[in-house]
Amino acid sequence: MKVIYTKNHLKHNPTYEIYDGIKESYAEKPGRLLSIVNSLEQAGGYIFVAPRKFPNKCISALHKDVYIDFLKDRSASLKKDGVLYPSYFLRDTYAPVVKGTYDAAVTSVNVALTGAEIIVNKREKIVYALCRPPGHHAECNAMSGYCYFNNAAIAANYLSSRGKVVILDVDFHHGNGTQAMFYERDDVFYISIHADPEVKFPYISGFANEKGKGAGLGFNKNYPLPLGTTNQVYLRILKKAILHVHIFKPTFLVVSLGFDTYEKDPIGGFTLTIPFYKKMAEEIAQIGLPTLIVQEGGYNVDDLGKMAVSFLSGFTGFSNFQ
Ligand code: Q9C
Ligand code: ZN
Repeated sequence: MKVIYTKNHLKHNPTYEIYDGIKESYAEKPGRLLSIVNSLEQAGGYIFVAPRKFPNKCISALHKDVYIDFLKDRSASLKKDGVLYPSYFLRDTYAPVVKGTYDAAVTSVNVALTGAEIIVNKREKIVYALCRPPGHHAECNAMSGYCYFNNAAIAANYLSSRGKVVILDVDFHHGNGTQAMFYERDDVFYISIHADPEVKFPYISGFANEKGKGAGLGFNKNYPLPLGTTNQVYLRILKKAILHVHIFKPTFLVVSLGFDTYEKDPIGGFTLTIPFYKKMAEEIAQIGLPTLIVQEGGYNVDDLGKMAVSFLSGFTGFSNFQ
């Protein structure tokens, strides 16, 4: 299996986030990807591919130019250890801008697009885009929740010129950015399973009654779940979500993959176990579609590699995904 990856993400390394005025260590650490890469290398059978550069229009198709310019200019004008906290375009304390943020965020988009391109060219049926920073909370004009550019949405938009796309978001948090970007479109169907936004970030969206608007009505589906959700309950909901994927008959599947549903995740609240990620992937593999996996959250740095190996092993049992 091909894994799109580059070390460029290391440039984005904020030291803290702020919660109720208290500084906490930044959960979205570079070590997250280092843990995953390390475990994949040990497991063997993964081919690491560097991303190529894609034109800016891929990003500006979904993000406003003033927003892109803001991130670019602010990143560039910061001093070496400088950091920018909430301001216009920067919605919360979980998306600080440091000097390397813009560059790392653009690269993260290129990681997802490189994966999408490989799938479009039919060179692979499954690709793992090891993105960092993550993307699904980023809106057309807002950075939020560790996200700057919406990698999965940009890749899905790229794929959508070649066929219908489903984005299946299994991160612990609702992908408010992805939902908003496709809310009025009928060619990209956003389906998300996540913690109830009444109690968990992003609070503003992810409710079951958000079903799309205009042409997009019926092409947005949310499954908010209570804290403490188990493997068993999660599997039942995943199977329901997958039924909707089949009904839509897409050409491509994009999975927004978060490992913050893990029982020992420091900021999550579900109780999924490491072996369960293989089961989850087997269900997704059985859909049988060309699939781009895009890394979103997951904050237990020590165990992230094990989760990734477990998840990806769920695809290798299917001959057409080798
Ligand atoms: N004190 C993603 O998983 N709230 N973003 C954290 C910690 C922000 C999560 C609270 C969560 C953002 C991509
Ligand atoms: Zn998350």
